[in-house]
Amino acid sequence: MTVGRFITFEGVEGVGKSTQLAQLQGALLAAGREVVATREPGGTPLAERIRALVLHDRSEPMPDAAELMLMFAARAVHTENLIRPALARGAWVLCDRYTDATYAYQGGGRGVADEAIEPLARLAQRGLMPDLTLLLDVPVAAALPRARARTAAADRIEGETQLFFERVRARYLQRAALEPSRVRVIDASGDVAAVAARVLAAVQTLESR
Ligand code: Z5A
Repeated sequence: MTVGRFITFEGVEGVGKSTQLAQLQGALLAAGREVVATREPGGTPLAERIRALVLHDRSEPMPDAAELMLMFAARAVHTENLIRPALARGAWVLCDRYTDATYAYQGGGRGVADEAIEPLARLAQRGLMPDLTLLLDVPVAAALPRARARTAAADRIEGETQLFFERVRARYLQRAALEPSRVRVIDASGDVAAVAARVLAAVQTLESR
C-alpha cells in the first residue's frame, strides 16, 4: 500500500501557519504530489460543525473539560474520515494544527493536565502521529498584531490575554524540545518567501524517506 505523509503546522495565532501551508501546498503540487490541505478543529463537514460550537458558541460558559473533549471529538472525525483515507492512497496531508495544539492551548493555556489529554489523544488518533510538525515561532508580541489586524471579531480563544498566548508558546517550545526529530522549530520572522524556504528545507528531509 502507498503511504502518504502527514505534516502539521503549529504556532500561536497570526504566526503565518495558513500562509505557509498554502506555500508548501503549491510547492508539492508543482512536484506532482497529491496534496490534501486541511485544518483543525474542522476539516470535514461534521468536524466543521464541532468547530463552530467550540470556537464561536457563547450561549453559555464552556468548561475547559468540554472545550477539550470537543477538540478531540472533531479530531476523531477528521482523522478517521479524511486524514487516514488520504494517507492510505498516498496523499500528502497538510494540516493547520493537530494534537500539539491541544497540549499547547488546553494544556499550557487553560491549565488542563497532560494526564487528561493523553488518553483522549490515544482514543482519537489510534496511533496516528504526524511525520513532521512545523512549529512556526516568533515572539507573541510579533504574531498577535498580524492576526488581530486581519480579524474583526475574535473567537472564544483569540480573545484571550497575551499571557495566555505566552503560556501556549512556551508549551509548544517545550514539546519541540522533547521530540526534536518530529517537531521542527521554524523561525517565522522575515517575509513570507524567507519563511517558506525554511519550511521547504525541513520538509525535504521527508522526501527521501
Ligand atoms: N485550538 C485549540 O485551542 N486546541 C486545538 O486542539 C486546536 C485548535 C486544533 C483555531 O483558530 C483556534 O483553535 C486557535 C487555536 C484553537 N485559536 N487561537 N488563537 P483559527 O484556525 O481560526 O486560527 P489560527 O489557527 O489561530 O491561525 P490564524 O489566526 O489564522 O493565523 P495563522 O494561520 O498562523 O496566520 P496567517 O493567517 O497565515 O497570517 C496572519 C496574517 O499575517 C495574514 O494577514 C498574513 O498575510 C500575514 N502574514 C503571514 N506571514 C507573514 C510574514 N512572514 N510576514 C508578515 N505578515 C505575514
